[in-house]
Amino acid sequence: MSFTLPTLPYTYDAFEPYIDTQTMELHYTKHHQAYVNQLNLVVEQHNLHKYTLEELIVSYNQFLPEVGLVIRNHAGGHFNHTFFWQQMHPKGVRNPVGNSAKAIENAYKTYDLFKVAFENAAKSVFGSGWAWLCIDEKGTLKIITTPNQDCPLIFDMQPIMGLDVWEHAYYLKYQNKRPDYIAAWWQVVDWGVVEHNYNTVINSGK
Ligand code: MN3
Repeated sequence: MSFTLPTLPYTYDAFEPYIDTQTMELHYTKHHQAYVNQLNLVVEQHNLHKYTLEELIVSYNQFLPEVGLVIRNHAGGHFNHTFFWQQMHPKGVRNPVGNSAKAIENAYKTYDLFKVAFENAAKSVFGSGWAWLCIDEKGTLKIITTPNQDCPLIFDMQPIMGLDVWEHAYYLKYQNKRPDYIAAWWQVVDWGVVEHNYNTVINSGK
């Protein structure tokens, strides 16, 4: 198969003032598109059309190292960004709900304590990477970080929420103030989608 950018269910200015219009447009049309293009190129060059995106991600180390690295970076980049866009919404639910809210209370006691833990993880990423809320193989919530475009799936983690902390995600508006961008994330994330992601993972038994 060849891969394409997902359609966004909102406009580039939907998250002003938390994420600025220009960053949204560049992030989607340039950065995400570049991952898609590079992924399609390696799929074409090595005849990998039979694989799904998830299959490429979890089996990247089955390929020759130089091919596997391209898959790891660009299949990961495509997955991560597709995931990122779909968990954001301008009219989203701004507090945890349902089963994921209960799981957060069990693991972190309160939403505020969870936010502190997640923000600290996101701030701790050295250089480019991501902070994630994941479900591990035991069904337990875990906050993890991944470098570059590494996808949680390669670490046997199922993501239910994730924040891109590459400078390209925030630098035009926030410059060096990554913590301010991270704090603004709570005005962007749609916990209705996170709840859907949580239930999907738990019900899939992964
Ligand atoms: Mn990005």
